[in-house]
Formats: sequence, structure tokens, C-alpha cells
Amino acid sequence: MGSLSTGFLQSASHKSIKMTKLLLLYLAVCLFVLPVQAKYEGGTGSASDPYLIYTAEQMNEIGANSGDWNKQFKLMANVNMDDLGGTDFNMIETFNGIFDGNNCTISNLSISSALAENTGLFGTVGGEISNLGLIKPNIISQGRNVGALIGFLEHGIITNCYARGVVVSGSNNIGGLIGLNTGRVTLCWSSGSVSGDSYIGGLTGLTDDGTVKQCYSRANVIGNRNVGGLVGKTTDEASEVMNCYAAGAVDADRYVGGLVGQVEQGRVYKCYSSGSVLGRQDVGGLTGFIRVLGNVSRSYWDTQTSGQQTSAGGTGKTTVQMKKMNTFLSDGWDFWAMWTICEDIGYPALLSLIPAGDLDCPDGVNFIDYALFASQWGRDNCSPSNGNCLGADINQSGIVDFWDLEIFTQHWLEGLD
Ligand SMILES: [Ca+2]
Ligand SMILES: [Ca+2]
Repeated sequence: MGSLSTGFLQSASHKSIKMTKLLLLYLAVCLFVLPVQAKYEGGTGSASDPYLIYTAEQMNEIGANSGDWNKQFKLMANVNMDDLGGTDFNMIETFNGIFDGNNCTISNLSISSALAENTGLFGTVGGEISNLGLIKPNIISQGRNVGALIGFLEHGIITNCYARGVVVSGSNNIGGLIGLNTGRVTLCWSSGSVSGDSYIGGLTGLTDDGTVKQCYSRANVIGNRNVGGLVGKTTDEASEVMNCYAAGAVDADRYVGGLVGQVEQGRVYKCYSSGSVLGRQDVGGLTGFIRVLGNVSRSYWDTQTSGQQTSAGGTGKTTVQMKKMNTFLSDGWDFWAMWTICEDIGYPALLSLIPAGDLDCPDGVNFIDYALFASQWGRDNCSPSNGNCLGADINQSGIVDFWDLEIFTQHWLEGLD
């Protein structure tokens, strides 16, 4: 274990020295090549020529240019907001354009807001955001509609986005990723901690005429009323929470559920929760309370880890049962295209959200995955026929090299924290 760790660190530091040299060269070239009037780092904001974002400063320019809030953007590098050096972040208040995160990340976004509502990297979104990861965002507000990515998703579309290690807090409609959701959220996840008063969820606070599909949250959630591991409350009959799970701990007063605090309207379908649940009234392992127009079906919770023998909806199972594919297969869960499971050692996981670098069971990226990765180091004959070198050729270039290691390290401990 020790030698693995040392090799890992040496590889990482060699890589970073090399990268620093490349970066300096790159910066030197850019200083001479960039036209003086260029906005961001190129592009015109159109669909075929989006504005390109490479740095924290350029990310912060978007919020200062409200005329660009209906334009198209593409993130071209991992950005660390600490590079702003304490300058306040300009929130992108009302975004109706398209932002493609290009599978890059924004780390250490910090917002402390006195606004009454709509606080996040984006305040209100009617457009589209995809392929974006937020690492350790810290969003503190006194108001409502607060999420690390978006305060109020107003009929917008969010796909393949995550917020890892969040701290998000506010009053009502507070979520790890999105505060108030009236849009479509697919293939998204969150971890960290979320807190507030009412309509508090690990991923979204209130989902009202909105959908949450193939998403999960591992965030711990604390609130007062309508508090859930994934979603605080669903309302409007068009709302759907489908093929989702929550694993964080939930602690609140009334309408408290491992997955959803209250299903007022809409449906919860093929979901489960496994986190501990604490509350005083209308508390359930999966859902705390379901009103007449709400519906929960083909869903489960762990009666042991939740500490809850009852739930307003869903079926309670023991931990052993929750780690068997058969428990879910009998209800028509899709273990081909949608779900996977480390049988007997893990709960069902969403195939599309398995982190890069999670090469082997158990779930999460740890030393077991690193040992497998190291065993494939340097192989140059990777192809689908050998499983891309047991998955170690993460970028499927044919070779297991530093580019794969860089991706691997970015996801280190993901799925466990
Ligand atoms: Ca693993
Ligand atoms: Ca590779």
C-alpha cells in the first residue's frame, strides 16, 4: 500500500512539473497571439463558435456582461476560482443561453449572498447547462432558491452536471445543485452538505412541474420541513423523480424522507434511499408524506441504515436485500442499460454516473482501483477486446499513460465522499 502511494505521488508531481512548463509556454504564446479586443478567449457566442472560457477571470467576466447571458459558451479547462484572489464572483444572474462545461470542472466557487432569492453560479436559468462539474462550492445565502449550480432552474435543461463536496445553505428551496426546479434535470449528482429551513434536498430543494431523472445525491441534509436526501418536496402533477437514489443522512422536523420529504403531487418511480433519517412527524425511510395526487411506486429504502421501519411510500428491505440485484429485478428495474450493482457489497448504482477511475468493485475510486490501474500502466495495446486494458485506458487512446492518470486523480475518492 505504501509503495503504491509513493509511486502515485511521484507520478503526479512529475506530471505537474511537466504541465507547469507547458502552461508557461502556452501563456507566453497566448500573450503575443491574442487580439487585444478578444472577449473571453475567443468565439463569438454563436452555436458554431461559442465563447471559450479558460480561466477564472474569464468565468467571472460572464457575470459582468449581461448582454451575453443568452449566448453560447464552452469551458475549455479546469478552472480554480481561488485564482480570483478574493475578488467577488459576479453571479450570472439570468441565463438563457447554452453553457457546455465540456466535462471540465470549476473548483472553489465561493458566494456569500445577501440577495433575497436565486443564488448560485447561475441565478436563474431558462437555457441549457451540460457536462459541468463543481468541486467544493461554498454557497451561503440568507434568501430562498439557492443551489451550487443554479438558484432557480426556470424551465431550463440541465444534463450531466455535478456538485462535489458542496456547502450550500439558505432559507427555503435549497438544493446541493439546484434550489427551485421547474425544469429538466438528468444525469446529475451531488455530495457534501445542504441546510436551510423548508424545501431542502441533497440535489434540488423544491421540484415544481419539474423532472429529476437518473440522478443521485450523497449529500447530508439538515432542515425544518419538507426535507429529503434528494428532493425536499415535489409538487405539480407533471413532476417526476425517476431512476434516482439518495445515500446521505437527513435530519429535520416534519415531512422528512431519505429520498423525498413530501410528495405533494407527481410521481416517484424506481428509486431508493439508504441514508439515515431523523425527524419528529411524518418521517419515512424513503418518503415522509404523500398527498392524494402524489404517487410512489417500485421504490425501496433500507430499513436498517435509515433507522426507519416505515415510510409513506416504497418498500422497506434489509441491508442484505438492498445489495441484491434480484430485489429490484422483480420490479422491472433495468440492470442492462440503467443500473449496475456490486452484488452483496454495494447498493444499485447508475451506470452513466460511475466515476472515471472506478475500475472495480466496491463502488468509489480508491486504492483497489489504483492497484488495478497500476497493473495496466504502460500497456499500449488497449482496445474494446481487452476492455480497454481493464478500464485503465480511461480516455480510450489505446495506451495507459499520464493522461489517464490525470483523469484518475481528478476522480480520486469520488463516490465515497
Ligand atoms: Ca472501485
Ligand atoms: Ca489512455
